[in-house]
Amino acid sequence: MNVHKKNLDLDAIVKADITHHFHPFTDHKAFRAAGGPRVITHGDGVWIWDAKGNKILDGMSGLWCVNIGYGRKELAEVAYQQMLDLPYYNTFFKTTTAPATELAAKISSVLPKQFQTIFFTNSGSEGNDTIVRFVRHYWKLMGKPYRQHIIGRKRGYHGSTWVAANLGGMIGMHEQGGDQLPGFHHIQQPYWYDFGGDKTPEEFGLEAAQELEKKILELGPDNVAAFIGEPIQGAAGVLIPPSTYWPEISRICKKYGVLLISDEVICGFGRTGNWFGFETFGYEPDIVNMAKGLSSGYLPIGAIAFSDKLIEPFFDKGGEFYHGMTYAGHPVAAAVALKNVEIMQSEKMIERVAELGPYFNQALASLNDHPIVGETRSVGLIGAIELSSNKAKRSRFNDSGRVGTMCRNHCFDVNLVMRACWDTMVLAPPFCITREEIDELVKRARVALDKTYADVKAEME
Ligand code: PXG
Repeated sequence: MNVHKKNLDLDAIVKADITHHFHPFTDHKAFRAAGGPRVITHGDGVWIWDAKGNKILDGMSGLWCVNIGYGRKELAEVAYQQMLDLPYYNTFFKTTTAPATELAAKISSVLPKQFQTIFFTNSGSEGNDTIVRFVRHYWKLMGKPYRQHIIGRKRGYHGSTWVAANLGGMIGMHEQGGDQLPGFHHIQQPYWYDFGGDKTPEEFGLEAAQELEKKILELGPDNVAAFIGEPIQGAAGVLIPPSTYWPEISRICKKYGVLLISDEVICGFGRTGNWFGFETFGYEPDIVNMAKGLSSGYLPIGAIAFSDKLIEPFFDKGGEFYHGMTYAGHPVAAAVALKNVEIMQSEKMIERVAELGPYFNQALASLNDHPIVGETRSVGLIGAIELSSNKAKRSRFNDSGRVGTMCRNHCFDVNLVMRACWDTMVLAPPFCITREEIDELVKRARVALDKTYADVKAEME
């Protein structure tokens, strides 16, 4: 047990937090009204503890990132040693550090062979901003400066910086950011549960992919630079596309010479039971964006793999690419990420996800008999539970997100972290979870669902 508790003055921390800390993705009025934050103090495996001593099952790996689980001393030791040796040096101006270069080679080694070159960032958002600049410049180098438009999906999530938010299809974010940037477009997401109607998932998957072709033709194929998608749309509610979707998307991109960007920030590094989501769904992208699981969230680091054919014009034609962040390839973060990937390999953690996947799927499916559960779905260790007011009709409760939030709050009460994306409950536990812990997770989820049902019984159709 990795218990290291400071004697916290909890009241002082909560008070200071309310006064001094402006939190991300937070309704600040509600936050204050609720009495401020829950303070998390330590973690071990799939468990985290709050300052009141509650032991909580983290069904979300933090924010989809602590894939290796909490409390891995090896990662702390590597960080400590690297800080002593060299806490910082940059990767600009023809310099590097050993951890940055070793990590680039390691990432390349777990990708298909055409991805030899890695660019470092500090987050998924920075990765996507970088990709937009890279892709637009690439097409200029290729003599096609008119290829500037980029197509994403509705409710796609590619980060919170302004370019990444434009790539994404979260309307709430667009509205708050003012005028949309030019050149970003969004097609229907492949969400059979909400939009599939009477079609089979396979029929629906093909149709949803063909939305891309329509959009390319509308914009003019010569004007389209790239399509971006998450293999599974995580923040939209773990939308697992039908098997027909990605192969068709890939076919359409190839047909029109549109670059295919796989945003693997959630799916990458094992979440779906393969190294990358594109392996699970059967397509080969031109660009891969990674963050979160790369370091299991122990330190911030992101990376982008560009296929060799995209890198060649940069070597051939020369000229500086005016882009980079101070901390790109930070040696401490890189050393930690390298160790994280090594452990994933030596402990066969991704094989473990593949092996546990069917068990997790069955465990979630055991909730299908619940009156407000419309559907459960999962791949590897990422899954969702749809909340419905009428299972047969796949109906939704009024006021989207209200019942999901109720359920999430009940989860807190039973010491389970399960997120709500509108009225879809989502799960992505650490890879070290055991079968017994999966059973425990589902047991707690059922209690939260029962409590939610008690709240909304009168609304059932
Ligand atoms: N791409 C994808 C697919 C993501 O899921 C990002 C990019 C941005 O990464 P950074 O490191 O800049 O946050 C993400 C991040 C949620 C939630 O509540 C999801 C994310 C981040 C925060 C919250 O579902 N995904």
